Amino acid sequence: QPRGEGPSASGLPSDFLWGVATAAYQIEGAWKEDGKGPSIWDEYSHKPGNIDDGSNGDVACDSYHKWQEDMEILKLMRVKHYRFSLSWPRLLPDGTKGSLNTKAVAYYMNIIKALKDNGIIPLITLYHWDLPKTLQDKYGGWLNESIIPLFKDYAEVCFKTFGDQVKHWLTFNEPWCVSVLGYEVGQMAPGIKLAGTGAYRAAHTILKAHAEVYHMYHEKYNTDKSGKISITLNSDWSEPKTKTAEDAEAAERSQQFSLGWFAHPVYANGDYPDVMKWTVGNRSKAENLNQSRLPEFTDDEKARIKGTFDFFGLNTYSTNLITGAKTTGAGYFQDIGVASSKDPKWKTSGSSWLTVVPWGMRRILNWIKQQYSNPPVIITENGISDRNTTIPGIYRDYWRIGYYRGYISNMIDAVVKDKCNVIGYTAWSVMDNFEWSRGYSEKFGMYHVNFSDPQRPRTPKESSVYYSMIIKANGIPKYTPRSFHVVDEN
Ligand code: GBH
Repeated sequence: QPRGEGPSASGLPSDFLWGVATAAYQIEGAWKEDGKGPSIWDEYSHKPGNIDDGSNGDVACDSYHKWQEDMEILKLMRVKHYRFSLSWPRLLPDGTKGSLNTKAVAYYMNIIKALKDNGIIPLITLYHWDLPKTLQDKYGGWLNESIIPLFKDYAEVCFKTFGDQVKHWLTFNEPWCVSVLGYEVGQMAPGIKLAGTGAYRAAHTILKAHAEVYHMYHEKYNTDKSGKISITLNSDWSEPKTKTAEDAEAAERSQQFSLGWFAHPVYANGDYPDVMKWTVGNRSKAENLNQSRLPEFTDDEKARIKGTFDFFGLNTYSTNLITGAKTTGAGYFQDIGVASSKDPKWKTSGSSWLTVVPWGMRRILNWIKQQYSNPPVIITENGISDRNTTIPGIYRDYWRIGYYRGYISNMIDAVVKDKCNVIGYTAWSVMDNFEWSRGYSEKFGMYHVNFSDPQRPRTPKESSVYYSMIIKANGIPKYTPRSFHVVDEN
């Protein structure tokens, strides 16, 4: 079948990358099979009270056994790339390179081979949150810079093992979530609550680890120069709540504290945004601390971090209205000094934080273009959770079709009208999966997975057909099948 050939009515380049994404812990299951070591998510989800529905990823979509079926879905959908993550504790059960698990190598090698045999580009995330438990226990995880060489070792094993086959890499998925939710508010594994310092310390370690792996890849493994490696950052769009200068400033500050925190070091000058350094520094002083809670990079470290990207990986889902707010106490959210809200007119989803605001996509892409000199962007995640939990209604997911149509149209406007350099788009997710602390209560799939059936059957929702049409049209298809419109909102 033709892939990205021929004229493209949408104005997107004909080699535009359309794909879908997953992550190891969310789909694989087989949590202690074939030598896999425990991860911090195994431990966290097994502790009562941490996951909304008391579930865990022990089996999840059982993709460890059903990857061939997943492959058929990817082929049917005609995706050009598949973004998935490797499980560090599956490959290195005790976290260190000496513990290499050959069964895990075989598992991922099979997937990579099958993708390539079908002309699907693998885009691999090295770290999508499932840290080997041993490294959390022994070092305190990302709070401790001693784990940088261990992450580097793990990355090196992956480059050595899969690097001939795989040319598209991401070091970290959403360091914001790891840092803030994992080490500051404790809403994700490892569940550490260190208000005011945990997130900043974890982020500092992650940025350094990312830079080390970026340099190692280019110095030792990307010998034919065909490979690309970057980091994926998450950010929703911060829209000023009113037209006042104060709200404009608050929204910009919020954007800098979320996306700029990681993007400014990598894509600008090797260092945190000025507004972060200034704000956290002043607040630390007011707290009588003798140094800022935001750690500092040395000049050498800045030079090492600056420019460690081959593209900009962006996960974006929604928009928030931002207004300035007086805050007290030491904490990442207090430091930002804003209040965030939703417009009651915005459509909702199965996730409280996820409202449907398609124009937010265009604005965040323009913000990235303006802030970081228009880097090539791959949207590495975008999608919506179910808000209708009844079957068969769940298969007629017209709200998901509407979401994709709206967000992708705005992405196309950003490319065609605003000249934003977006080179790829990845939908989250190909199938329902384990949604972290929300368990199986929120589902982002274009395929339904029946989690009460041991076979974990996958069934297409209408959005999967619509997304294939988008891929085929290399943009929004001119005609939408009537059946996609006739389902009543309920
Ligand atoms: C992504 O994170 C993840 O990469 C992916 O694994 C996940 O399945 C997908 O999104 C869908 O959620 O509870 O109000 O504090 C998206 C970014 C940032 C979205 C944190 C949820 C929590 C908001 N996430 N956010 S709140």
